[in-house]
Amino acid sequence: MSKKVSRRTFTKVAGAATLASTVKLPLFGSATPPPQASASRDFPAGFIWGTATASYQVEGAVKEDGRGPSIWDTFSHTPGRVVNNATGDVANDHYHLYKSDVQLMKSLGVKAYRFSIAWPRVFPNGDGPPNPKGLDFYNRLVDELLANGIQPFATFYHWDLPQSLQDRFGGWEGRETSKAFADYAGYVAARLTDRVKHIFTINEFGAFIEVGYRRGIHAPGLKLTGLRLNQTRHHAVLGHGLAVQAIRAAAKPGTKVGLAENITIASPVVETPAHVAAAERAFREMNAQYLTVIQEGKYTDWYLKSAGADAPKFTPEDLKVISSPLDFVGINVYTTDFVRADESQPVGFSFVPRPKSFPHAPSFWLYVAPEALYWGPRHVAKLWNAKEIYITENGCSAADEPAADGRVNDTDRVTFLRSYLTQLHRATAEGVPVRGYFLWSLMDNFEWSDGYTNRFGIHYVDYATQKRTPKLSADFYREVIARNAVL
Ligand code: GBH
Repeated sequence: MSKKVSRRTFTKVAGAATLASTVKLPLFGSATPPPQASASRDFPAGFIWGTATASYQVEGAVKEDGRGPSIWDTFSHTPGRVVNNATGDVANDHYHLYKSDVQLMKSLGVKAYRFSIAWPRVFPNGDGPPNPKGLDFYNRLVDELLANGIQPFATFYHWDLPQSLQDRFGGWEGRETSKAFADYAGYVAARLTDRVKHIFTINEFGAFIEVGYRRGIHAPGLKLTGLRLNQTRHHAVLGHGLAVQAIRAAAKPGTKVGLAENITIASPVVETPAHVAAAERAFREMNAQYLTVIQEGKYTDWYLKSAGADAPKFTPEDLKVISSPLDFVGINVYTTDFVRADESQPVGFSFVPRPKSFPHAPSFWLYVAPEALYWGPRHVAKLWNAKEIYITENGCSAADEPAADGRVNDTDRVTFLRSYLTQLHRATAEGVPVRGYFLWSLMDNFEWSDGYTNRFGIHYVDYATQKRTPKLSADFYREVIARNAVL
């Protein structure tokens, strides 16, 4: 269906929807508007639809304009760490192709773009002298976005830690890194917030620490345990809090600051009041080291008790810094665990084991569970009274292959998105204050230790030519945005 035809159809059905909301029509029958016309599928007015990417996953140009090495350069160049020994050396060459990539966004009709800033472009050694040429790239990108009517939302840390900080301080193992992060954040905020009004400090504490410093699967490839691990976790949230303060001190008035965390989500196995209450308790504990301490200004009793002598060392002042008030909470939502009420357990819940047959995307960890996009924001709103929530990532990998006619018919991704957005709609309809949604990702890109094997984009990327092709899911998303409704 061409865009033109569908817009016309839209006007027609939109009229019918107005009618449907005032006159009670029979559920079925000739007078019934088609289901997609139902006003009950609408998102709140002004909802911000966007797409997201991250620096190391798309930029390439790793040695250009004075960029220093990051832990991901080192890691991806270590044989055996990434599938097919792929690296981000070139990736999507977004560093050079950003103007045409902004046009891709424009043709989707997105209102906002979430990108990340590569710390080692701005401070090649992490601290010390800045490299203004590195920041210039983001100045050009921001100007290009604004010229095309797209709001820039900037993430200051999406895992590409300057290698020098890893070498000198053990990266996030060292408190020096938290301090360096704040200095870098203040420096960038002072220079971008005349145009960038939304900042995310850190992307996914729960991923880069757990996968990079505990399990050794991501950079820097460490397997810390005990006190060293808990202290590293503490330094990550401390770095966030120090950065919030530095950004507030340096930013132009009207700048909003938050984070983007891949909260571990607990969904009630069945929606009874007892299981819902258990899911809320579970959610607090499962995020104890990250979002919970950031929101509550203290570690949960259960976390400290379980850690025992390995509990992180901190001062009351640390906790104050970590819980510096935020303007919004960003959450990356992909999947959920299921829990049930269980009074025999210390916190009153237990996990319901996932059967082997539970469906998942090609990324083995991505269990398809749309209710994550209801319970995630609902827990954040209910437990911590968050006033503004953004879904900073949601999307899925798929085994995309262009058909003979060149189209990429990713009906699986469309179904995934439709199901998840239906659950998000349920949340907004109940008044959960979700202000926007960023689809991961604008285009296929470097999927960390999976290299280029798992594609998450709504644009297909041919890495040999750098050609981008909209997938069926891009057409779907364009309609969602145009109608501000899930269809
Ligand atoms: C997000 O992480 C990231 O922010 C983004 O950069 C990424 O491209 C996107 O999702 C899709 O993956 O190999 O067993 O250690 C989502 C949360 C945390 C899920 C790390 C994968 C690694 C699993 N991710 N996890 S494992």
